[in-house]
Amino acid sequence: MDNENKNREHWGSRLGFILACLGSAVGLGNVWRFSTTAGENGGGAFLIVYLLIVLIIGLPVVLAEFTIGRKAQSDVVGAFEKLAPGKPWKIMGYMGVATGFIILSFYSVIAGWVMKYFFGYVTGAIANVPGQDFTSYFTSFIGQRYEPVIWQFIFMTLTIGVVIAGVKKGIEAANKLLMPLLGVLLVVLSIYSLTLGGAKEGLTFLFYPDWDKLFDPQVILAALGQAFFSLSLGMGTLITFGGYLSREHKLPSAALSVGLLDSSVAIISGVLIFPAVFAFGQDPSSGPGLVFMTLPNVFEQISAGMLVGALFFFLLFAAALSSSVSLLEVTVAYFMRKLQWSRKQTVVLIGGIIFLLGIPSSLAQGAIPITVMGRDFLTFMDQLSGNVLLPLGGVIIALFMGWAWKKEEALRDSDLGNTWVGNVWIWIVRIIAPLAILIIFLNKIGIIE
Ligand code: ILE
Repeated sequence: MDNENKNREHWGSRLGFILACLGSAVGLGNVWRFSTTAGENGGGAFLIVYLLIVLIIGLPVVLAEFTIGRKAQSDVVGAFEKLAPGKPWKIMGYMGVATGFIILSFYSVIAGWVMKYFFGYVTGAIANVPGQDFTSYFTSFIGQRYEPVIWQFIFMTLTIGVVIAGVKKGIEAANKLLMPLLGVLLVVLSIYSLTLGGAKEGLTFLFYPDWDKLFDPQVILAALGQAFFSLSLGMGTLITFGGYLSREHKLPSAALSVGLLDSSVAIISGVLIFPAVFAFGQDPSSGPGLVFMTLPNVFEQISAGMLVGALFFFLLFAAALSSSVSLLEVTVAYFMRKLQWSRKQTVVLIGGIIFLLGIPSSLAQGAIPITVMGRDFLTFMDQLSGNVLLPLGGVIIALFMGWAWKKEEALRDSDLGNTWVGNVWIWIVRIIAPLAILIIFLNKIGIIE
């Protein structure tokens, strides 16, 4: 073992690693993005396609990221430098670092809004919204110059705090607490939601299989995009986290657990949101606004609504925090090695820069019209990362695993061995995954319709 490896931080346990990856995967995206996309794309039919895609494309790429990370025992740039010295593959590493910066900058803005709502429910301030007009309440709040930035700052400070504490004492410990809590809250709130009288309509909306849509290319593309976003694929998070894993932990079952649990959280979130939305005659397809403008109407009308609202926004906050921690770690791991700085110094510097980069996203919501290519700054950053950087990252990772490694080594290092599953996996990462991802990518940037 070389010196670098000896001093390297590692997870305390296999469960800690799985919970940290799950914490990264389960985020703001699962709670509303899944439900909206499912609702717009045929409910049950979407669900079938989504689960098949997670199984056939998502999990193999998760396993590829874990394999690359554990083998290299380095950050996302270092991994490619180590495994393919002098080759251009490390561009993927730089892309991962850039993606971490970009996503976290606007993710922390939205997470700040979540915190504002959480405190609004805890203090009861939300009960006094004039005329219960949550649309005006939300738009006037995000349009302010200072308050949203202050919440964003608080959220970034918490993220920085967890990452400073390190891999085992910070990230692993936080997820060991947050993930079970999130699971319990999610189940309790969804059972409660099912008692509100909209269960039949809500569940039909979410699960009714519109069979015509099963082979609809639009549905398949939407499911592929959602799977990618939700599993935190293509940005090097799972490479970075795999880098803190020691040899004795088996990778395929870890990938399977993360994929299945992430999908379960998405489905249960749908069970929480839609029955409640239908029970109170709200619009289920109001998209991103669903959480901030529609659900408060629901909470307003139920008894103990303040408590349920507080629990819901706490759940969302916990999900966002565990994802933001993983995004920050991708960039911090790289700069720590590059600058040879301590973890604390690096986290404060990088976290601070990301906070500053997020300010235009916050201001662009009404305070100052900051636009890039006709989109407000937050939407631009979101689309740049989600539509361009993530899919591209996924293609490169799959191709690297499939073509830059000898087949025998790939099978050995992934713990699959020379089995039929191993051989199927190799062909998925070689051909099927890159091709499928390339199709969503081209579709999203509008080259193919
Ligand atoms: N996977 C998470 C989510 O679903 C984040 C995606 C990390 C950017 O929200």
